[in-house]
Amino acid sequence: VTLIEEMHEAFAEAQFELYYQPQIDTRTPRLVGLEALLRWNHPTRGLLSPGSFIPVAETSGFVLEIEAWVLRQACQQMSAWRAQGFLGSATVGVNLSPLQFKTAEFEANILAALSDTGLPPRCLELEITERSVAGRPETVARLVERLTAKGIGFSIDDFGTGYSSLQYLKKLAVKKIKVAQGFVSDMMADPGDASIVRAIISLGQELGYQVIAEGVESEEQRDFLQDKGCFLFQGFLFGKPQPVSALTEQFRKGG
Ligand code: G
Ligand code: G
Ligand code: NA
Repeated sequence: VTLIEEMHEAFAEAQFELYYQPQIDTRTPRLVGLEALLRWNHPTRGLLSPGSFIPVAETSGFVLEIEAWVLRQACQQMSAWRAQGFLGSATVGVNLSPLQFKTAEFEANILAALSDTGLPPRCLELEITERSVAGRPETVARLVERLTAKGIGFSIDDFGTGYSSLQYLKKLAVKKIKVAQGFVSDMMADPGDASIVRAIISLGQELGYQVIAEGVESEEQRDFLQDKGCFLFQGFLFGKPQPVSALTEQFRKGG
């Protein structure tokens, strides 16, 4: 059996699951968002991360089916949490695969997922990577503009690790950048990474973007970032990616 065949089977047998990781604004301090992170409960190999199967799914177009499911599932879950009185104005972040931008149904699928689940567009944040922009910046810019006009938010994931130029990024209506985990994890030890992080934060400030740091694991990293003007965080220090049941329990307890 190939991995692709296994994935089709997994899909039919509901082996995919979304975990959610909190995003915190330390100024308030409040939970401002949750990133939906795909997991595959593989029958023999355990819990698999998307890095080990999304690239394979991307070679066949099957990724589109997976992503459509992820989007609906995330909107539905967020809507359910909101209906229980949790989460206030927090957003749910959904990762997009570059292939999605090539399909004619992309925009309609997103709008349908929102209207079918009753999730307000302002509660959805679509995470795009520089990989999605490369090659068709104008198409992506127009799509982002139309969906932004409807209230949907966008962020650029793993900022600074791709190949897109600032020229293209400037044309995007995206107002939020995510500082890649790799820079954050190395910045306390590597002056080069510290400079890059500082530069990304000031670029964001100058352009009026929100800047969120990923992979923040220690108080030392948090303090360094706050000192440079970054107050949005995602990382183990603030919470690990967790399944729905654990988070619901936490929300019930008011956490
Ligand atoms: O959760 P983990 O660290 O294993 O995620 C690895 C990578 O997979 C991250 O870069 C994350 O953005 C990406 N990822 C997580 N969930 C999804 C998803 O639903 N779709 C896509 N395309 N990528 C995802
Ligand atoms: O690129 P993206 O933001 O989608 O990556 C999120 C991934 O990073 C998730 O798979 C998550 O498990 C992982 N992750 C989140 N926070 C931390 C952290 O503080 N440390 C490490 N090592 N990984 C993290
Ligand atoms: Na992401």
